[in-house]
Amino acid sequence: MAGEPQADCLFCKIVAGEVPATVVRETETTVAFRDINPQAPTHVLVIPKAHYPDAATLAAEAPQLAADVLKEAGEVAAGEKAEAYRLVFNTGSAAGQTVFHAHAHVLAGRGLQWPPG
Ligand code: DGP
Repeated sequence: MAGEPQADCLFCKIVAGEVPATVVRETETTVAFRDINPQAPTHVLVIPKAHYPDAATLAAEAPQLAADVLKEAGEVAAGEKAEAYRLVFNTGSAAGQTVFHAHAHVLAGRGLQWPPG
């Protein structure tokens, strides 16, 4: 069923507290935690607690929850005192998605080039 926890999903395990993470913010519907392999001084992942495989599916099936994730990304950036930041939703393995539980990368704290690699 849409949104149900998946036994083989790493981020569902973080939501459940079965895998440790450095949590920076938590709401009723979302968790934000530091990326294990940071690509910038601030690199935080914001996830919905419910399981959706990617951002587009999340937005299509649970639009309010997608909005919660975006709002929390802004709150993370504000909490990190980021004057500018980048949100990334890698979608599909060819685009670099490795964890198939929707997540926003919040990147800040260094110059960010455009276009990205
Ligand atoms: P993506 O490649 O867009 O699917 O991003 C997945 C991110 O998840 C990647 O930047 C590394 C991060 N990551 C993978 N395993 C763990 C983990 O066990 N803990 C934390 N905090 N981050 C993880």
